[in-house]
Amino acid sequence: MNINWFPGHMKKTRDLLKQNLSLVDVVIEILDARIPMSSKNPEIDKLLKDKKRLVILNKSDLSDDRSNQKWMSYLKNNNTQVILNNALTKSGVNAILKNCDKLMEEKRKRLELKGIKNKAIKAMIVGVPNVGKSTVINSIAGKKSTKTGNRPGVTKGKQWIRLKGNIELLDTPGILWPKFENQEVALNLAFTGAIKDEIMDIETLAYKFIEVLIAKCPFTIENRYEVNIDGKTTIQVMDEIAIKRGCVIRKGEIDYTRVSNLILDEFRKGKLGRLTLEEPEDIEKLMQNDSNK
Ligand SMILES: Nc1nc2c(ncn2[C@@H]2O[C@H](COP(=O)(O)OP(=O)(O)O)[C@@H](O)[C@H]2O)c(=O)[nH]1
Ligand SMILES: [Mg+2]
Repeated sequence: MNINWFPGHMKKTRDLLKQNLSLVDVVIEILDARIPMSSKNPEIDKLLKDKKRLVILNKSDLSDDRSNQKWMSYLKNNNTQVILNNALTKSGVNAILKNCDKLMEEKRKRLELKGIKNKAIKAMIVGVPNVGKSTVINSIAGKKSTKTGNRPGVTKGKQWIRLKGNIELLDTPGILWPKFENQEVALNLAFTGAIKDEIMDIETLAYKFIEVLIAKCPFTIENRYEVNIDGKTTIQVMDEIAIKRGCVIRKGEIDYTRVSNLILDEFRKGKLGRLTLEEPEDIEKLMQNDSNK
């Protein structure tokens, strides 16, 4: 598969976190709820260590409810809170603020013992491209939030946005890179639109996507396209979807480009229903694929 992978990205991730980690109390890690594992930077756990963390499973309006619950309990631990979010609405904003606050309880108490009150919590948002970082920032920052500007010393050159609940957010999110070099991860990122379709031809991408649907949730194809998949090959299923949707050039000739765009577009818009492409139990398999290389 023709996927560009630049090792330099990993260095950038490390540098970014090194530069900012000491400035913040909480890291807000945004994952795509449809692909929580593929949309995760492979080194972040190691880099963040015990840092307080809020994981936002974003785009949860597009992912499956039961899978959402599984991922929430899988990702939660002593230092990590996990919430579901749809950044297109403001419904998750309070949960984001409340959970940042909760993560800081201990530190607040410690400071209060020293007589320090109302010290702002500092947070930064990180995530892979297209996961919704800017949308989340806009949803919680709102119009009224003020940029706090540069401060001498610790925050040299950084802009902070003051939020409700006495939280300050670094105004530029940290862009992290996912693990492109793993074939399955790269495909998941391409299916969801996180990496440009040009990484491979759209027909192959749609073919691979239909393969995944047939393996994981065949009823999705049957419900949406009224195509019975029993005993059919992937290409036969693809052809039947094309015919149902009029993606034909002339009689007997399928317009593969059109049907491919149609299927992927419908998935990305949630028209195939709410779908999660990977579950916590898949992690081990994914690791094995890695070590097999
Ligand atoms: N359905 C849905 N779309 C979202 C959500 N959050 C962001 N998006 C969309 O995802 C795309 C990428 O968002 P953006 O904030 O630019 O991602 P960034 O690259 O991480 O800053 C945009 O088209 C957003 O409208 C969400 O929670 N649900
Ligand atoms: Mg952005």
